Amino acid sequence: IDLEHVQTLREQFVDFMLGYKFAIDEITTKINILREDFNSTHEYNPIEHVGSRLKSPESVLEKVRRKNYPMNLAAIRENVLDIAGVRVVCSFISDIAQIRDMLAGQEDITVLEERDYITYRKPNGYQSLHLIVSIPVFRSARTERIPVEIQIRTIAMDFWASLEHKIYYKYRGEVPPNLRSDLAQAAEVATQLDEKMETLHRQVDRTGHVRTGPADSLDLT
Ligand code: 0O2
Repeated sequence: IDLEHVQTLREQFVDFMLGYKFAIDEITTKINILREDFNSTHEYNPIEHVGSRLKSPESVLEKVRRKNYPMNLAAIRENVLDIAGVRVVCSFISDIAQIRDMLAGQEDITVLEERDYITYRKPNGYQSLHLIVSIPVFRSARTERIPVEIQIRTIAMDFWASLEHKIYYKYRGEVPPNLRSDLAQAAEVATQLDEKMETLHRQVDRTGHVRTGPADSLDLT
């Protein structure tokens, strides 16, 4: 084994991964700017919280093997699009499209792919809007365009997904049928809650006043 070669490969991989960390920093800053801007203009703030994760080198390599992608950095950049992940949790369903548009409309962001698991819920009940975007990262020696997966979902969808994720890992992907059907039911309840909250939200204007109107208006006083 050529140890020097191995060392060089290792350094290249560490440097490659660093670009993704910077891309997460860029996207997180953009979301925090939106959040602060909403707050300062005293408008209602649609962003509940923001999280991020960088895939571990082991799980990047595991995915390359599992999907049979070529084992080189250019192919990994092109094929593994969820190395950098950012999650935006919103209060209401209607906030999701608003956040999506605000990010997708930014000049330095290119939307590469969009997966709408809200309109087309996954069979297990999973709901989220996934955007794969690319963003330039200005490094000391060069500029790189890095893909980032942005997941946008409501609090209820996030609550469901985090529990489902734990259950899925606990059973190593083989979730027993009774739990699977309970999870699907819980997803349905989450959707109903989101829809109810959206209706309530629409009846309260930005200043917190209850809108008086005909038919299905609610009196919250
Ligand atoms: P983690 O732990 O969040 O990193 P692929 O990535 O190729 O296997 P695909 O179709 O390219 O799958 O991506 P997809 O379906 O858009 O989903 C990628 C991510 O979305 C997952 O990342 C999860 O974070 C989330 N996700 C997708 N489906 C589900 C689901 O059924 N339940 C939950 N809880 N999360 C889901 P990772 O890398 O799998 O997981």
